[in-house]
Amino acid sequence: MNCEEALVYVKEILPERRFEHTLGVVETAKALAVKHGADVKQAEMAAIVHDIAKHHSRDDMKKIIEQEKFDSRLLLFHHELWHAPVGSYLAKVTLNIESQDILNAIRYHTTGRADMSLLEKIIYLADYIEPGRKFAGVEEVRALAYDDLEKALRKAVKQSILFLLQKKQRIFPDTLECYNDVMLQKE
Ligand code: DGI
Ligand code: FE
Ligand code: FE
Ligand code: FE
Repeated sequence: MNCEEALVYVKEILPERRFEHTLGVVETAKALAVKHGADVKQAEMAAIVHDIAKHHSRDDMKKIIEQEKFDSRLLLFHHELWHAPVGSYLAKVTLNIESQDILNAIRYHTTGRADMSLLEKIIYLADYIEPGRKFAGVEEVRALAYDDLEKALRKAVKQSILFLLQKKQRIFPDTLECYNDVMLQKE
């Protein structure tokens, strides 16, 4: 499936607000890809599809996580985390996306992970800073993202963890491994 077809598909299945968010992620991911020398078409495709599973039922998502043998610890954490791996599965089986890098960018867009590829970093950040995002601290990451991707990523991951701590949410291992990894790469 090409990007145009994928966009028509997600427009059909996502509520309008989520589709608007997706368009914001697409524009941001493309701009970041141009700026940082990533494949723009891959960034566009990953962004279009990244939240494809966002409105799936918890039961459906749970079944797919079990059936596809995704990290079973996901089921012990907030269901908000489930749409990312489930989305990568749907991208593969319903949209026939074959690029492992695109599938990983979708799979890890919510938590991040250690050793992210350039595309994974771009999708994680684009999701965080797209124009529809309005939370405190977003402007700083937005300004950094085009100059220094690694610095922007460090700030985004750190702010995400602080947000989770404030909400007394548990922090998924991939999120912590992502944090440890990006902090290691600090100058
Ligand atoms: O799908 P979006 O809303 O566009 O954004 P997203 O896929 O980045 O999901 C963000 C949500 O995921 C946000 O409510 C925080 C939550 N989240 C991210 N990492 C963790 C987490 N929640 C828990 N409990 N633990 C995490 O490690
Ligand atoms: Fe998401
Ligand atoms: Fe995110
Ligand atoms: Fe998103």
